[in-house]
Parts: sequence; C-alpha cells; structure tokens
Amino acid sequence: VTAELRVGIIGTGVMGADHARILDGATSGATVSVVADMDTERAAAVAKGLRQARVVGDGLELIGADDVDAVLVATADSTHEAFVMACLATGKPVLCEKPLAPTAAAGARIVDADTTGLVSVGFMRRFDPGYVALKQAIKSGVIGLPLVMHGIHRNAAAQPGTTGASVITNSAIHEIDEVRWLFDEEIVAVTARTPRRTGRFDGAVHPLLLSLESASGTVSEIEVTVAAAYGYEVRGEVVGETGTLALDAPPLVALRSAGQYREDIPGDWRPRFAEAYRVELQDWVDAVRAGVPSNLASARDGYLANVVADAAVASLAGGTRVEVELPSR
Ligand code: ISE
Repeated sequence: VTAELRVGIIGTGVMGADHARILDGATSGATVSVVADMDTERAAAVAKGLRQARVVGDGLELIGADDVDAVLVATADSTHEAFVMACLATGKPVLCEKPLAPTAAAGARIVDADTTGLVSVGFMRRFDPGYVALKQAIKSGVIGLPLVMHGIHRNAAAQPGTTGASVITNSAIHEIDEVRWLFDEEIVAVTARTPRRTGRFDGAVHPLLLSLESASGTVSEIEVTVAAAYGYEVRGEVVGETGTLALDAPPLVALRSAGQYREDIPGDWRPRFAEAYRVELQDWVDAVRAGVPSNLASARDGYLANVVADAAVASLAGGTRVEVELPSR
C-alpha cells in the first residue's frame, strides 16, 4: 500500500477537531481530505489547520464523496447510527467514536449490517500505555486472580445535554468496555446507584456509582463524576489475591518549590489520553490501508457495551441489581 488514506471526518467539535489534527499531522499514511459539520464555520476553522481538507455541511455528502476512502464519525451520540449505516451502504471503513450508539437496539442494527467488519469503535483506553501495561500485568499472574477493581472517572464539567442515562451511555460506557477488555470476559450483572443530589450538576446522577460483575466473579466498583469542578481524572486499582496493580495518571511535570509540591491536572481527556488517541488512529489507518481488521473495538464490542449500559440504566431507574441478558448474536 502506497497511497495515503483519504479520511473524511464528520463532526468538528472537540473530538473531531482533535482527531483531524492527529490524523493529518501525526499519523503516517493518512490525510484528512474532507471535514463535515452542520456548522460550516466551525468546520472551516478546523480545515484551516489541515494540509488540504475541503469543507462540506452534510455528513452524508462526505460519505459519498470520491475523495473519501474511509470515514471518522465524531458527531453527537444519537447521530452515530445513521452515519455508520451510510458508510456500510457505500462499503467504506468507518471509525465511530464511542459509544457505537446510545442504545442496544441501535447497536444491534449496526452489528447486523456490518457483515464484513468495516466498523471500528473509538474506545481509546484499549490503546493507553497504562491500560495496556495493566492488562499485561494481570495476565502475567503477578497479583494472582483479579478479585476487585476500583475505578475513578471524573470530568471537570458536565457536557451540555448530560442526563442521568447519558452519564452511563456516554461516560461510564468507557469502564464497561474497559472491564470486558481488561478481564477478557463478559459483564453479567450491574448495579447503579447515586448518592444525595447536589446543586453542582442538575442531572439526577452525580456521581454515578456502578458495580459491574464479570462472568468469573470479579467485581468492578466504579465512580463516575461528571462535574468534579477541579479537572479531569481517570485512575484505578485492581486488587488480586497476592497484590494490587494501581493505574495512576502521572503528571507531565511535578513542581517542587517554596516548600510545596504541585502537580497539574488536565481540564479534559485530551492530554490524559493523547498517546492513546495517536496509537489508536495509527492502528486504524494501518489496518484500513492493509485491508485487515483493526485492533480497535469492533461493532460487536460496541454493541455489547450498549447492552450492559442499557442494563445499568434500568438498574438506576429501578434501584435494583440487574442481570445482563447477553445476546446470542
Ligand atoms: C466523553 O464523551 C469522553 O468520551 C471522555 O473520555 C469521558 O471522560 C467523558 O465522560 C465523556 O463525556
């Protein structure tokens, strides 16, 4: 393969803009040829920083364009399905940002349509050097059987439109995929709870406490806080029979001065997962150019995360533990 992959990006918000910059400037073998956004001014501002991207206002037009070989979807969650389906209809590989869809019903329709494995899902933690090392360490047996995982996932401020359900389908979906991937097994039951309400965030869920039970009996206890105010933080610890593995987010620099110690905390996920995004995008570009499946999460992975998320939404609404009905498909 010699020709550069011409990628079209739909959605030029925070993630679309970041992916465009990485694909066009820090990935080998790819160029961003077209960017699409209903807000064409926003798209034009992103295109300006790219080598030779043109701007369109309509994502479907981008998918059909002759100068687009593969598509990256970074639009609002509720619009993923329509764009992914259009990519499948034209036979173009597509990297859909997480979540694959907001519900399992929508995820199932995509799995059924993706008969040749054209869909990849952007669960970037699978490419984060820390998470990769954590998975290897668990597999090596150094802490014995994993028993419990503690996970912390905090955003500085809730995104506009955040609801109780979307805290699960948009944010906690990362941990749902992570647990499946880290322990190589399915989640069979979930319990979702929330403490007292606060004025900090007017959604009903703040924070979300999620308990994810894996098939073999490992339990992952997750806190997802969407309006933590102080910054962005993701870390965790796996407790095994003979030791623990802690995943911290190391600061880029730590300051010792005037009798004090200071670490900076990023404002959002982009600095924390910069390397993960870079490696993820390079993997996708290499796989698409070689015509082989990528190492990203598949449509089926995205869908199975949706199934668990639906169960968590039901648990939160009903105040009970909910067993996950794993589909046979
Ligand atoms: C956002 O969409 C992301 O994917 C971030 O990684 C996550 O931390 C945040 O909670 C989501 O809203």
